[in-house]
Amino acid sequence: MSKNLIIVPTYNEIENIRLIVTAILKEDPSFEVLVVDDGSPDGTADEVQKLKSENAGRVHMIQRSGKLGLGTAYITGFKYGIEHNYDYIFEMDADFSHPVSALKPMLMLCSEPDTGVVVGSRYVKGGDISNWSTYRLMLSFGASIYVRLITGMRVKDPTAGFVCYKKEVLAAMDLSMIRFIGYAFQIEMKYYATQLGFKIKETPITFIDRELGTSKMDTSIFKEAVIGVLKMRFRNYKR
Ligand SMILES: Nc1nc2c(ncn2[C@@H]2O[C@H](COP(=O)(O)OP(=O)(O)OP(=O)(O)O)[C@@H](O)[C@H]2O)c(=O)[nH]1
Ligand SMILES: [Mg+2]
Repeated sequence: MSKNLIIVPTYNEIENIRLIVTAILKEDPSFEVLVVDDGSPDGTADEVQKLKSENAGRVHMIQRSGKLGLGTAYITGFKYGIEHNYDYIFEMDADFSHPVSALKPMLMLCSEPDTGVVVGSRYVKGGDISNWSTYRLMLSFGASIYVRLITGMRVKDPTAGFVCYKKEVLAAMDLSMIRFIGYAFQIEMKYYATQLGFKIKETPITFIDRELGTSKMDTSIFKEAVIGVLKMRFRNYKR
């Protein structure tokens, strides 16, 4: 049985954290969770502490001092995953936008020898988004087309935050090369993986807009992404 780690970054997810951790642990006995909490004022970390003692050895937590951004939270989590020798390392949001039921299909696909990364994808056949406004749909779909045009990546959902990495992929990366701290981090990780020659596959998911808790999304994210993706295209990740 492989060692599998699901990294869940959190900032004020008190309404979701117990439900999501419990759902992940129930999905498969091989699944362990690492919460990377950025000092959430709502007490998310206290709840994770309880979950740790209730589920010995299967729940882990890294606490950071303040809201330091999604990208750096994941990098902290990836380093933990590599150091503790997990075979497969996932990224997943705390707010149930990413269906827990896709974890096992993603793991299966990722275990194929030619595969390095598997994306839980909204934009492949069978994928969908529920509850989004037309505006947000167009923004997200437009972003995916922009990224594919600029980078030449074939991935249909390059901004997706639901991802499974084979350990070898993360271990091959110099994580200090990653420039983005916000959501464009997701694009950069996929680009870096393809630059290193790893194959990315996609599993269809239905993305569900958050029902509990509040969004951390703002427009600075888009500024970072639009210019940043262009710059990224001209950086050399292979040195
Ligand atoms: N540790 C950490 N987690 C974060 C940070 N920003 C967001 N998150 C978490 O990252 C995940 C994705 O953030 P969301 O607020 O759901 O972003 P989103 O999905 O684009 O926005 P919504 O549509 O409102 O859900 C959630 O689990 C958040 O709690 C951060 O700065 N640090
Ligand atoms: Mg969300």
